[in-house]
Amino acid sequence: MAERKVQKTEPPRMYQVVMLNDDYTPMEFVVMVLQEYFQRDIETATQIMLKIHHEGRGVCGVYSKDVAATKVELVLTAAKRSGHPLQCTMEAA
Ligand code: TYC
Repeated sequence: MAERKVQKTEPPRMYQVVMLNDDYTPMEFVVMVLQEYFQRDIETATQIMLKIHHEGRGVCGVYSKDVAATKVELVLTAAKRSGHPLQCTMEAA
């Protein structure tokens, strides 16, 4: 009997964009970033910001590799431009 190979396409790996707490970036700036770059409404953005503030880090969203990398760059650029030390990174989800 002929064997048929089932062609499998793995779903793309997903990456979470993680934001880190620091003592200097204003809470309002973090909330603004979460609204602007992660499409969070103000209530959700505030919750995520407070979670980072209290726990040291928090997930902003989960995306494909390219999208996650772009969002990290956008956040770091916005933080630098505003003179804030806000740090952001991505990791495999
Ligand atoms: N800890 C900061 C403050 O008290 C607020 C803050 C929250 C900073 C989240 C960074 O990712 C962050 N002003």
